[in-house]
Amino acid sequence: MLTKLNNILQIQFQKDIDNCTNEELYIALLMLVKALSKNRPLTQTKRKLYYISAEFLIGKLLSNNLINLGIYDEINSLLQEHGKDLSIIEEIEPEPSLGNGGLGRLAACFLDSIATLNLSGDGIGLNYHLGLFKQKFINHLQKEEANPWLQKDNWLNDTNIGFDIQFKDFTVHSHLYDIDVIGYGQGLNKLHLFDLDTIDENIVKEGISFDLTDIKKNLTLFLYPDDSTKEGQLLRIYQQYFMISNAAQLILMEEKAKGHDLKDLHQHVCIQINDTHPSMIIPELIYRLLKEGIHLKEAVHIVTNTCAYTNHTILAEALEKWPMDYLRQVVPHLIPIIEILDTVAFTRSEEEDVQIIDKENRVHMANMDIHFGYSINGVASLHTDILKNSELNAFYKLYPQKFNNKTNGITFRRWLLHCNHELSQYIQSLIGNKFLQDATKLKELLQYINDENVLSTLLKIKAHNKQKLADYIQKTMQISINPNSIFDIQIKRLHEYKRQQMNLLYIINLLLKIRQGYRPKTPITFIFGAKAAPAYVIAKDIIHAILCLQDIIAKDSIVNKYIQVVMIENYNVSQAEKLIPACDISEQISLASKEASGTGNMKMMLNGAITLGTEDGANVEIHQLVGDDNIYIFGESSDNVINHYTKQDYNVKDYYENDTEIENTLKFLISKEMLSIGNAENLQRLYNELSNKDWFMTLLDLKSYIQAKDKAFHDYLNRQNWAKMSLTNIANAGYFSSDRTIAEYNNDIWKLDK
Ligand code: GL4
Repeated sequence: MLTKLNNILQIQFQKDIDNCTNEELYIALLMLVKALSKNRPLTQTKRKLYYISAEFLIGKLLSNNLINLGIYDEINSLLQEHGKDLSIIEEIEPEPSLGNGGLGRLAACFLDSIATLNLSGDGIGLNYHLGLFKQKFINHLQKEEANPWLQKDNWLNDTNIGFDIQFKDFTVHSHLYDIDVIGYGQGLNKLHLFDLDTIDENIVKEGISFDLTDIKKNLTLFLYPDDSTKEGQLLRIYQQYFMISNAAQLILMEEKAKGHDLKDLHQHVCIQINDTHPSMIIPELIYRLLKEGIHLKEAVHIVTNTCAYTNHTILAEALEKWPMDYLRQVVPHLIPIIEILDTVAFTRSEEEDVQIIDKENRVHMANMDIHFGYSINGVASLHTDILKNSELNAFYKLYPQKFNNKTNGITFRRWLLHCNHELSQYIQSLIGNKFLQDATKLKELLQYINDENVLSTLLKIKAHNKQKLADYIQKTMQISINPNSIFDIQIKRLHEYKRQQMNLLYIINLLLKIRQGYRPKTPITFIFGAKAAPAYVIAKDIIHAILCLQDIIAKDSIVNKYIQVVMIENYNVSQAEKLIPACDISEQISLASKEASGTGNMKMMLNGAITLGTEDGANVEIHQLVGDDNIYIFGESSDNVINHYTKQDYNVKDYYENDTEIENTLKFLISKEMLSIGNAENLQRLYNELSNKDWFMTLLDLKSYIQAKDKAFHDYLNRQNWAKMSLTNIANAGYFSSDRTIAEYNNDIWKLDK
């Protein structure tokens, strides 16, 4: 390997490993990985999967690729021998900005597992130049900045492939870039990212604003551009059509190249529609099959048996409904097809809930997916049950056989091997390395549940990871945190249903108690990481309140001995990799029924954190796996929550009017102290929202949250028992390997090797 590396360094920089810079070494390693992956044959299976997604939150790739190629240790020691440090070189890589949250990270974990299981399956998405915005905190407020992440040397390979994409008023020619997806031990697939040569980053002015109508210049600039205006919505339709028309053309091109008859498309190809963003692939494929001379009825049959849809949320805001008028302005050729599909759907059921075009002339993308796809799955068992029994019940009655559950998973290569070397090495020293192929083997750790040596080593590893995180926060944010405090961590997109505001109210409540003389036995560091969507006003108000509270506590010389709040700026995958191994308590406190699955919960459990959560999403399955004693569960059940929504009988005032403690906690948001640091407008708006409406029922669970959290902090003092809980969580995390999830997708939906 040394010779190979030195060769690259010679050719590129006329240097050898001893006198090159870290930047040069990074580029050489990138080229080495690219060269090695070229030697792997592309994975082949009888059928091929295309996973189409608006987001792929892939994270940095260097270490992961080294791990998956099986040369991480070799490279690591080779660099050490020459006085270099791989962990420093890793930092040079910019993080690709191609995703937003859980949905995008799931797509990335899936690509890793699909390749690792040696299944032929490519990702298809867009090459956003600026991707998701970069978050800055200025005056305790989130500010958005452009996030240019594409450097000259990167993981993209230019394919020189492109397609004509026809919009109503003009045609563009796309440009395809591929990233190699290298499986662990075996497997090689592609992530196809489509782009346009005419994109102009210079049209972006102050923050992230730009001319929404200049499609040729803006089409692949941003992921999820603001869609609060008509122009914004049109831009999203342009982006989505660009993505799926490219996908359709690529798929048909590959099929023809293999000599396959397009009439057999469904025998050879399977398309997973990741959420509703790629839904137009259905009418587009029908359109293209018609052009190939296939009859309408047959085209509909072929497409229906090719496409499968994953639902990732029951939140109405994320279930896209595009006005027919808008679609007509962008992709008029799809209109007659959508109208035909709507008519066919109507012949199957006249019930309003299952129509494709509604009375307001909007196209329900999910409804089209369910009628004209062969599978619909939810992402955790509770979520799938809610789809079947309430949210999509009308569809479930119509097509019970289409519904199935696929509980999400995470790749252990990134979320254990890469992010927590020390723990994964230690696990291997205890139970060998079979768990690397079969994650359920982690259960073998349970034989050490009473082994004091093992328990204290686990605590030691956690302490090291906490120290490392503290060093990182010191270095990057100039904030010093106490590595001996409890690390209570909530990291996820900011959303009212995820209830960061409930965590905030807990901290305020605790602050007030400390001021009244209460003394926590162990200091606690409350860590947040979250971006708010730029147009989501209340979410930004919550960030504002957290940042103000962070300041108030830091400046209070009595309180700051016991508690501290840190909100991490620009939370992303690379930071998650540092936060997750350091977590003691994993906050998963969404309003029951609203978090479809969650995957951060799985990552933290795998790294030995204890979950503090509601019976929501995958928390339910974590609870089943670890049992009552190794998790902190609180709050109303999803059934009760759904009932409150149906009956509309939740009245937030009932929860504070006769409870001065809660009332004072809430009022602190608009206290003189907060207002002296923060903005009245933001704080008052948040206070009004929580005290009058509280749509996501923060106060419903606040009391039981306080109790459960207090208990967790108390239990933390018994270090031995805490270590047992931690071990139990690690040992039972095997179920959440995305290898298991992908094997299930393949067995039940894709059947790639049959
Ligand atoms: C999400 C869900 O909110 C999240 O619970 C789930 O884990 C994820 C992947 O299935 O999908 N849905 C949307 S929309 N964004 C998500 O992160």
